[in-house]
Amino acid sequence: MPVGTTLDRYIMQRQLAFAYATGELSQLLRDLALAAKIVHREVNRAGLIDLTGGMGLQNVQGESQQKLDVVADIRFRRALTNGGEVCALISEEEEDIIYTGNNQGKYVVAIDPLDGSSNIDVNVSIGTIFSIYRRVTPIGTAPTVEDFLQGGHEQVAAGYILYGSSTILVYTTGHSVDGFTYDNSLGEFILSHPDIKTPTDGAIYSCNDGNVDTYEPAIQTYLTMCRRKEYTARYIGSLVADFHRNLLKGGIYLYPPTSKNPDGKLRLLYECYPLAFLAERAGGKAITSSGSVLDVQPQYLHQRAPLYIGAPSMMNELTQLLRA
Ligand code: P6P
Repeated sequence: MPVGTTLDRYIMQRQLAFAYATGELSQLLRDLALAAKIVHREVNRAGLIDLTGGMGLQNVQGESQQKLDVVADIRFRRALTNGGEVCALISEEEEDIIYTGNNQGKYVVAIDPLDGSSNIDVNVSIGTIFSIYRRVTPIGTAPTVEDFLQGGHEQVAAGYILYGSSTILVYTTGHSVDGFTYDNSLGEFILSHPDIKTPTDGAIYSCNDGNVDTYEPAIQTYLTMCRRKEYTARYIGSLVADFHRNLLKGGIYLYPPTSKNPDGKLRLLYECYPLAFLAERAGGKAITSSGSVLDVQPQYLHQRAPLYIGAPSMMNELTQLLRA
């Protein structure tokens, strides 16, 4: 499809390409795009309308909630509830399942409404990450936790929105990975990065160097090798921004277990799974210390996991060290 196509037209064309598609997933994707446009607006004027800073509250993770965290959570919840395709969602910002009240909805969504929000006050890129499943409980009944614990391979779509120098929405429905840049003047997401394929190799590595002494030996060995090869260290501290750069330029992002987060810091259902789905559809790889991220069996909603994700040749080198 030609660059310049709008997201709406792209979604419709892709729906027509699949006979079984009945339009609900298309509408769900549009609902997410609508919320993204609103969050884009709030992010870009946060400093002007006192939306920076903290709420003085903590989220379910025990992290201080930023005002924009709460705004983004509300906006995505509202868009998905009003859109009519979703029966329930889980959010980084909420402990429990959020029921939309629409038990006819075919889909459930796991979302990190605003990841990297500690960067908001210093004007660094932040992002939204989402993962979509077809519910497994009967339509018409109340959704349950079972709908969310299907495992990474059961995702029907996944994506992120990066609020950076421009705002870009990147998603996959299991086929290509496509990027749409937001055109403020039109109020439309425009296809700018069709069929993204991550470079086979890369020379960028992203991790929090301050934690290196707590990493397991294999990871320390890998990072020493990166330094010896004079790779470039790039770590923004905003997962979506680090992931997007590595996806386009070739690189690896590592968040290993640390003393503070012995199971890893990142959340399986709305950070690791969706980015792993995207990475693999773009030709990359995503593993934990013991195998593919998508193979990890989910046990509970806000489960954490280590994450190593990026270019296949860099991931193969890391895997060999982890398996040694
Ligand atoms: P650290 C932000 O809180 C986040 O979840 C990711 O966006 C980011 O990559 C990571 O944590 C940063 O964590 O421990 O390096 O500050």
